[in-house]
Amino acid sequence: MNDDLLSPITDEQRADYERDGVVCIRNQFDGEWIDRMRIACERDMAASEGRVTEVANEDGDATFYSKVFMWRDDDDFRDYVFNSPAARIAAELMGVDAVRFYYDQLFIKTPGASAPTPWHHDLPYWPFRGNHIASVWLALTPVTQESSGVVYLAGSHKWGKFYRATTIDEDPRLTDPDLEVCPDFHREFDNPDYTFLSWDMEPGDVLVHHPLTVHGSGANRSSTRGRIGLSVRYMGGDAVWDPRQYVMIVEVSEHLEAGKFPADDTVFPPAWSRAMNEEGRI
Ligand SMILES: O=C(O)CCC(=O)C(=O)O
Repeated sequence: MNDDLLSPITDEQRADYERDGVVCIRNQFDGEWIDRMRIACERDMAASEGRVTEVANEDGDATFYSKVFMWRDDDDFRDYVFNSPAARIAAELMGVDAVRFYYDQLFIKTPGASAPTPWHHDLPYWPFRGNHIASVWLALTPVTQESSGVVYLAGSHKWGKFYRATTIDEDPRLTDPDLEVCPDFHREFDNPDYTFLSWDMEPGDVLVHHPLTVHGSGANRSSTRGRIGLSVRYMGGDAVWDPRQYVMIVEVSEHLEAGKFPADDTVFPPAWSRAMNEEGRI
C-alpha cells in the first residue's frame, strides 16, 4: 500500500481547488488500498453498529447507509486516515504544511437507494471556522451520475453563504432556525447562472472539497451497482475552534479556546506534515 503520493499534486489541481472549491484527483491510491478499504466499508455496513444513520427505501431492501468515526475502533480506517496519501493530498491542495484529522464518514447507497444527499455545505455542521478544512471523498466503486455521483456548485465556497445544516434524518440538534435554508439546486440544473461539476469516477479516485462548497447527490438509479464513498476530513492553517450551538458535538480532551487552532492531539491527531514526510514518516 502506498503511504505517499504516487505523483505530485500539480499547480493546475491546486488552481482548480482554489477556483472551484472542489477537484477530482485520480491515480493516487494503489490497488491494495482500494481493495482493503472497499472490504472494510462493506464489512462495516454488514455489521451496522455504532453511530449509524440509515434511510431505507419504503418498498425494498435498498438503503442509504452513513456512519461516522469508524477510525476509532477499526484499524483499516485508522491506517487509511493516517498512513495513506489522503492527508497529504488535502494539505497540498489547501497549501498548508501540516494537517490534523477531524473525522471519517461513510456514504453507501445500495442499488436503487432512493434517498438523495440533500444540498448542503459542511461548515455549518462543524465546531470550526476557516478555509483550511478539506474533505477527501474516496470512491470505492465506479461512480456515475446514475449511481449517485456527488455534484458540486463551482465557486460556491466564495458566495459568502452559510446555509442551515440539513441531515438525512432531519436531526433537530443540527438545525439552526436562524440560518438560510440551502436551495434545492437540482431544480437549477438548467440555470446558466450556475456551473455544476461532477465526475465519473473509478475506484481510487478522490474528490476533494472546501468546507463551504455546496454539494449534494441524487438517488442511486442503478439497479445493479452500489456506490461507496468514504469521506475523511482534515484541517490545518486557518481552521479555528468554534463550538457554537447546532453543530456536531465533539468531546475534546484538552481545553480549547474558541477562535484558536484546535490543537488537541487526542481528538484531532496530527495526520501529515511536511517535516514528518521529509523524515520518511507519515
Ligand atoms: O456521498 C454523498 O452523497 C455526500 C458526501 C458528502 O456530503 C461529504 O463528503 O461531505
